Amino acid sequence: MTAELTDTAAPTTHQGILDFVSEVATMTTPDRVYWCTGSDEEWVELTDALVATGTFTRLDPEKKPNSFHAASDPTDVARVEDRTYICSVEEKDAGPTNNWMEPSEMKDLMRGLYAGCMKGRTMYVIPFVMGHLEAEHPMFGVEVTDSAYVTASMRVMARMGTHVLEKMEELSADFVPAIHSVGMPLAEGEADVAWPCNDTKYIVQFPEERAIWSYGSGYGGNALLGKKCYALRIASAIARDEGWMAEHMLILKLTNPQQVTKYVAAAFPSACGKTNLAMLEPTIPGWKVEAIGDDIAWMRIGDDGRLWAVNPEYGFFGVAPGTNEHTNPNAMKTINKGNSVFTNVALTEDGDVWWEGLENMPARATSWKGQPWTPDSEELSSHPNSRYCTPIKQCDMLAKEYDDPRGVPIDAILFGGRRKTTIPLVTEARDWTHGTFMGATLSSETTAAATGAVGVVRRDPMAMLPFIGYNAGDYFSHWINMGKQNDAAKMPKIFYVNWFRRDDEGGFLWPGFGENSRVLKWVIDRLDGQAAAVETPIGHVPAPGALDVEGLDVTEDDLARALAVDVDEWKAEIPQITEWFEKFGDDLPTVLWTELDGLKARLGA
Ligand code: SAT
Ligand code: MN
Repeated sequence: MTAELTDTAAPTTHQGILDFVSEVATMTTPDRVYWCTGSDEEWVELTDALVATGTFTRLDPEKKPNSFHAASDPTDVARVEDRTYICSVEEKDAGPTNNWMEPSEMKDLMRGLYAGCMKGRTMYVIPFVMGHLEAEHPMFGVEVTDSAYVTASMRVMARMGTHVLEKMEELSADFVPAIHSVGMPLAEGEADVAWPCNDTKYIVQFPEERAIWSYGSGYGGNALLGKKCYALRIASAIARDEGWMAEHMLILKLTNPQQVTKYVAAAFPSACGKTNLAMLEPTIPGWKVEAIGDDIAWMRIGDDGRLWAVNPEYGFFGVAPGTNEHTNPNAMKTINKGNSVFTNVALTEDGDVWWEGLENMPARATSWKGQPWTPDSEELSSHPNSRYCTPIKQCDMLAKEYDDPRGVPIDAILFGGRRKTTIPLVTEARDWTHGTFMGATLSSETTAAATGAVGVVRRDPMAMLPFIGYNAGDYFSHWINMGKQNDAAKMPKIFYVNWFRRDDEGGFLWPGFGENSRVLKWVIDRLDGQAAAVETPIGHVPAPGALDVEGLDVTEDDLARALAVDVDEWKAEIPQITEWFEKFGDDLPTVLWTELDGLKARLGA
């Protein structure tokens, strides 16, 4: 770190924050403690320092103003689910889907790793709020980190800085203490590397204490602790206790040609197109989509009995490869305005970034691994989980409701995954409980967003498998209860979509992207009974002719196969779903077994 960011006196009298910061500093022994203000000057100092240490390369300001390229250590590129723990007091409260260790055992182990781990570095103190500062109950956090990269990225992804700290002091607010270290202390005079990290990694949530301890990784999902660790894992546990929902969902606003507005939330696993759907450009005339969020939705029952959603984040942390003017023109416009950080994409000779799927393939570039790259290279230019990190406010099609602390009332919830077979383009659940069954059995082929094999079908309930901060059986019960305790007529209708079904040659049956607006139209028209559906063993699918395909280049045959409910394929799912449910023992709500029995009966299985 350069000399500009030096020890700053604690700018708060909030005793809880002072105690937390001094406790972590005593344990980790940083050379300096720096309290972040969130100012523009601070951004300049931070990014200049990151350029000086070689972590950042400044992009050509004519192409991407105030934007930077970063390349991680090649071993530190994604969330590490096998190193992620829910350390509840009782093991059963972490459930069968999470790693668990007894909290004091984990703390002892991690205190050993944290001891002196910030030596030679600056410890940044980042006061932040997830959601609105003006929310009825603002959700505060304080992340301390020894990574300037994390500090700069947190500024993009969360509301943070002096105004947040002042509000915390004014309210004597509770906050989620979040510790992050890259785990690479520097000896006296030792030169830093561009991407410090440690082979030993722990991403730990303490759900009862509402605390987060992260060690060894600088990657977004492991290190920007406001995002998955707080806004999903810790928040899901708070939400269960308080009767609301923290979900891995995009939020979008849809307006039809008659200017009727609806709000949709949709849960897909990481790297399955949430960002693309959130920013969709409809191909059907007169329809309009505006974005509200692309990854996380916090949903509470409002005074009117409806389910209201806010996006707690302040930026987009999107998958770069595959993003282009066709798949997501609005993301391209947003990142081209600058003020963004690109991690693990290729760097072009003219000071821009490039990735697989982007237009204008360069003749030469430097790959994410720092190697010379040409279109003939065998290796990819960019890691499949490379990311852009960009301010949400730069998105031209952001709905004005984004700024409303109450959020928006959700009309429809979509679940979706990446499945080559079995799952139709769109299915409507019969009711909330059936929709919960759809979510609880959601399956998807794995992607590069987490380390491990890619393309393997796994159950990913509500797209929350890596993010449920407690026992997933209890999480299903919470979903069921949200339906039971509230007015069913006012709750969103639930649908299941699959853009990824393939033909026998492996080609996609449905064109996806902007054409998905046709599916959204059917969904919206179903809400007031305007679109026709046929009942099948798995739910309602569009009746022949009910999906608007005017002007769409898709054969009747492909469309029929995209929508088909194949009884034999579904019969093959039954043993997998049974095995999945058995994992939860008595914690699985019995109504989900009843749903499965109903499905079996309807399939004749
Ligand atoms: O890497 S993140 O966890 O931030 C994004 C994702 O996997 O959904
Ligand atoms: Mn995500």
